[in-house]
Amino acid sequence: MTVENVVDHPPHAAWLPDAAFTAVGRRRVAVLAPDVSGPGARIPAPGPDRSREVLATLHHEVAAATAAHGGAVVGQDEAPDLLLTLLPGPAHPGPPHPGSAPTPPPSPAPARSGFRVVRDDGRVTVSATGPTALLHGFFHVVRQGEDAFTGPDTDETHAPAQALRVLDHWDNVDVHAVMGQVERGYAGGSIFYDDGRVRDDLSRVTAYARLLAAVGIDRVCINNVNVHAREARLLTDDLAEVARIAAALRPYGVRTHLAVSFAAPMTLGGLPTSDPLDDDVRAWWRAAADRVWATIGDFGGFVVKADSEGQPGPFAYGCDHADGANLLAAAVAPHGGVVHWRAFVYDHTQDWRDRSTDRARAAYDHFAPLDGRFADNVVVQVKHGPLDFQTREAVSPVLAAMPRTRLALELQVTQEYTGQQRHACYLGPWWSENLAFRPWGDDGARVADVVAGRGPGPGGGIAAVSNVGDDRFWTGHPLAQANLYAFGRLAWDPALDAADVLDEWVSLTFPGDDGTVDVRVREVLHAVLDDSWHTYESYTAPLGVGFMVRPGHHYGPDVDGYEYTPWGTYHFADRDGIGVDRTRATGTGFTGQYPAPWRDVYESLETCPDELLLFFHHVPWTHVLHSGVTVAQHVYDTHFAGVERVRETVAAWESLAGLVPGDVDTRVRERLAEQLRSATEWRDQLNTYVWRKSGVADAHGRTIY
Ligand code: GCW
Repeated sequence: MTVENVVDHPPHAAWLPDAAFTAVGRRRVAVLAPDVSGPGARIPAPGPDRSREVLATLHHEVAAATAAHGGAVVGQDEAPDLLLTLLPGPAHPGPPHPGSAPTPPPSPAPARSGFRVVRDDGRVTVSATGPTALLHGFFHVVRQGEDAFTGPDTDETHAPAQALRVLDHWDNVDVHAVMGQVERGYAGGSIFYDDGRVRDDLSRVTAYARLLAAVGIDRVCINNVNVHAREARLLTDDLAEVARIAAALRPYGVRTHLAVSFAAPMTLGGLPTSDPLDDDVRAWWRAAADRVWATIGDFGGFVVKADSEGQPGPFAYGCDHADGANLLAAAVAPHGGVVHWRAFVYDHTQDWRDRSTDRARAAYDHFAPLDGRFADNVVVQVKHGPLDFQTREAVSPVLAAMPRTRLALELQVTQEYTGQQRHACYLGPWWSENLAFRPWGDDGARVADVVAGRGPGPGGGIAAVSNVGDDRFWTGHPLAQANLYAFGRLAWDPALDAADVLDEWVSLTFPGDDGTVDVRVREVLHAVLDDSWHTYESYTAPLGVGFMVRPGHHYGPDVDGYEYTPWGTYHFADRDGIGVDRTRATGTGFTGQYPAPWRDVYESLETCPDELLLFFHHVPWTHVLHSGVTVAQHVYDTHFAGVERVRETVAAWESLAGLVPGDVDTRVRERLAEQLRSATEWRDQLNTYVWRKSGVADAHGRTIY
């Protein structure tokens, strides 16, 4: 633990500094929310305790904001500027979707998970039929600031596109010998656990839930999907401790989920088997789920990584993933629980000599044939790409292959392969690209529609691996907060423009003394972050080939690091060329997993987009890209340019001296220095590798080693 992380430094306010509440806080605000538990209660709440707590939070937020900024809490009849009202309401059939035709609701009650905002002559009314939705509506007004009150009259309904919006933590209870407290964590220790136990002080967890509520996230899975022996016990012996975490998340309407081990009936229950078809195993899971919900009434469900990278699963019993998932689904169904079952299944012990086995194919090969066999409360959670959260890869074809299954998209906010929160890399544009991808071509649904249930299938929402730890800035790199913010906003509304989302984040996070952001600060943050993902891509693995990172920790360049390993992540470079032939004609046939038109677009060298060329094709170093340069020259050009862009980023940031808080400035400068060092290393190793392998000289005669 570094000195800056010690508890007496309160965590950074992120996107909720006091100044963010200026507009709301200086107004007269009324909260109209009848006591949900009293006689004649009007609120048909699905759990009165949860409703009460979230409402208490709302009252508290309003009181704190008005006390800090000179406004007042008033009654509904005292001409409030802002009225927050919890409506009685029969549950609505389903949330309206952004972009769908605005049909004015017959009653003022919007869908349960959404809220309605009416502005009439500067007076704003936010209404919802659930406390958490009302809290989300309150934060919507906070986010809009003065504009919330000064805009023209309006009547809008806001509802999340994705009904399920989850953040997964890969946090271990014990400090894992290799992975540490947080697997792939780059922001210090866990906010939940410290060295073998749940933390006594969970105030940080509530502060986290508050940040999440402000971007509309309402579910968190609190432990690593690699469930080790110690962590498995969260499900049983440590349930009371899990309940403490759930209690810390609940005031902000965030539900708790647990990652569980498929072998739990044996390792925790003492049964001789974990066979999903065994009656005792089924009974064990049912009893385990009953205990969980008896302890935590608003518990969300289980997340499972099975038969993947050494985790136990149904294959051991000759069963498939539908058998496995349905076993758990039956156990949680009586409680309204959901099972997130991950599709990240592949052979991690493959032989690098064998070129016919293609890791990219694996998820589709395992899961597509099971379409239609999963229970209604199973969500199959699919990584956005067929490999593993790379800076650039194709969209997973599984997302277009299971119309009778609830599919969720899985993103990675923690920057395992995108600079590990030492490099500034704003991922909003990358996620937007994935969400907007249309697997069936121009007239078909987008990935965002598929997971929202507006495509061919029922939809399972969106999940992402969190980038948060006990670091004072939450995310190590202060600018990595933008990724967490953007995930929440895009999960709510995937049609938002990533640069606009960044702008919101800047406005909330970097207010000056008068509550507004200095023009220069705004400009520089856009200059540093808007295109930072492309910059990162430009100095790392080229043209979608992926990996080339140091094995194990995955930081920094190592071109051949994975080339002769069992992990299935190869680039096949030799003196003649580079890339993975995934065509049907001569390669692994992976292109055939896509529907038209992509199966043909990717198959052909003529039409395959440059940025994915080496993901789909093995080509000579001298192959000329659509951009007009050869593959070798592309590597040289992008790597030289990428480092130059990092230099410009450093200079741009340094020009902000005195305009951003000193602690943020110091931390960002440290990180940028490391980014420049690392980018230079990437440039020189990649360029040198390509030059030595190919013998193709740089057309511009720059220094290559
Ligand atoms: O990206 C890989 C990571 C593993 C992770 C795995 C997964 C939790 O390197 O650390 O394990 O993906 O998604 O399950």
